[in-house]
Amino acid sequence: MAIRKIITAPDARLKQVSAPIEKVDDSVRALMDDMLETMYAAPGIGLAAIQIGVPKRVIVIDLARDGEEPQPMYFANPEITPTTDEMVTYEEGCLSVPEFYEDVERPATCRVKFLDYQNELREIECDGLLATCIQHEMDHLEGILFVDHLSRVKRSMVLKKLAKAKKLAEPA
Ligand code: GNR
Ligand code: NI
Repeated sequence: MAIRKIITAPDARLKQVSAPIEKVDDSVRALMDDMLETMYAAPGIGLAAIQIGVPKRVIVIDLARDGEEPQPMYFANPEITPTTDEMVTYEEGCLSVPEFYEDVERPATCRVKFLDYQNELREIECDGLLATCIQHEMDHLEGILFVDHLSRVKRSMVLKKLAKAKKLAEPA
């Protein structure tokens, strides 16, 4: 396993639509393992493959808190269906949008159909933080960041700040 570098906005790679995988084989499991290690090190509660530069429809999530047993969840080729009209607001953050947090509204519950670590087709009902997180990760697979759900003014303010910080860190 290895910790990979997390891509931060603004970066064209984060706008790519990720491609489905054929099946969860050893190479996809190796990717999932690296993603989980990278996510734990960050630390974060979810990670999409594109955040480490791999445009594949693969997500890892672990919502266990500090001191609790790890509860890694692996999703390949996820398909999400909202299961309510009720919307909930959660203050989101993103490892690809460092140090910025803002409220985002999303459906409160959803159903996710996906391939798991063993390449088994599964379907689960999500609510609470899992529902929010899986929808945030699903957006990454479509090239969407949580700041894309905010007003144009807020989004451009954040992206400008990040671009400036990048320039200072790594001058062209
Ligand atoms: O670590 C993360 N925390 C988080 C908080 C609220 C809503 C979504 C998230 S996901 C984020 C990690 C990340 O960027 N995943 O793509
Ligand atoms: Ni994110």
